[in-house]
Amino acid sequence: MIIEKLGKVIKGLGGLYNVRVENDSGEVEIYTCRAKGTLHKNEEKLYIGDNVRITIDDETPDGIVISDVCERKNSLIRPPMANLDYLFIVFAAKKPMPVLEVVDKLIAIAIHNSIKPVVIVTKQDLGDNLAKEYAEIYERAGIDTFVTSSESKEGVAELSEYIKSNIASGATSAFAGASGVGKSTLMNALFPELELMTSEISKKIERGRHTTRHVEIFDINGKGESAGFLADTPGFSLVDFARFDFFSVEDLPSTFPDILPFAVGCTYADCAHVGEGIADCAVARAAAEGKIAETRLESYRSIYRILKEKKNQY
Ligand SMILES: Nc1nc2c(ncn2[C@@H]2O[C@H](COP(=O)(O)OP(=O)(O)OP(=O)(O)O)[C@@H](O)[C@H]2O)c(=O)[nH]1
Ligand SMILES: [Mg+2]
Ligand SMILES: [Zn+2]
Repeated sequence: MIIEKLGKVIKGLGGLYNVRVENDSGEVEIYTCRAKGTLHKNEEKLYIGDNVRITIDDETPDGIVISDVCERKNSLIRPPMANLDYLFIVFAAKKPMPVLEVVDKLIAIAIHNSIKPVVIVTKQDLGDNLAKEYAEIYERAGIDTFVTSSESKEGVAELSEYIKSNIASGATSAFAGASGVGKSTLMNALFPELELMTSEISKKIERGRHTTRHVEIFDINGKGESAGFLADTPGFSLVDFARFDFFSVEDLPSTFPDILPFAVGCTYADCAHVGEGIADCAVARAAAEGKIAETRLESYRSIYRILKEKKNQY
């Protein structure tokens, strides 16, 4: 007999995928299976977060395969996932030192893909003022922002409440950010039953050790209507706009909600808002008046230069 079921890919290792299926009586079953040959040929074809059809043929041994992939809402390169609704962009106040340009790039990519970005500043216990100053940059940009410490538990209950009320109705989310910022530790603080592996950052270079090695989605809000999904992902430090096509230079303004209104209001002909003086450029003026955070504008300009050069090459 051949049975087909719909489910979600929650993990993939060495060509074997775990697919979460909710059966008619509301129970969750996990099937471990391979992808059908035709799907498997192109390695890019399956993402964690994909909604798939599995075919169970009980007459052949090893007879469960992923036979189809449903159309995706979106897919990201970092973290490599599909169908995200929320992206929690995590960085530490200290240890490792944050690179705000990477944070801003991730926010822009999320917005471009209709994913809601949420910023989490971790390790507040290592520098309270620092964490709050970073958070303020993102609050001012209109982004939902949390300051947390997995050590003192500051902000953990608040974030937990946010996740419970927003990551529901089948919503999918992920923690993303550099290695060692405390993504897995924070997930354990929020959901102790996960027992994710964590490890100390290197003392010498103050960088993470790439402890989490694969993307894995967890059930965090029960089943059925309330079901919600949150993934822990491996840390990364580069988001390379020169190498990958995240979006084009024309798309850039709409990925910075704090800059967009001033960019739209800039009357200087053909202004790219990247170096023009405050006499001419409404964006430069807004930054000078403190209406746009300096680091946000620096990131904007840096991405602009990369995308512009890329466009000129073709
Ligand atoms: N002081 C302090 N240390 C923390 C906090 N959160 C995490 N850490 C420590 O930071 C180190 C790295 O934490 P992980 O959770 O492994 O970091 P990660 O972001 O998951 O790293 P990768 O899996 O490599 O991407 C561990 O030693 C944690 O104990 C925090 O809020 N305060
Ligand atoms: Mg981790
Ligand atoms: Zn301008």
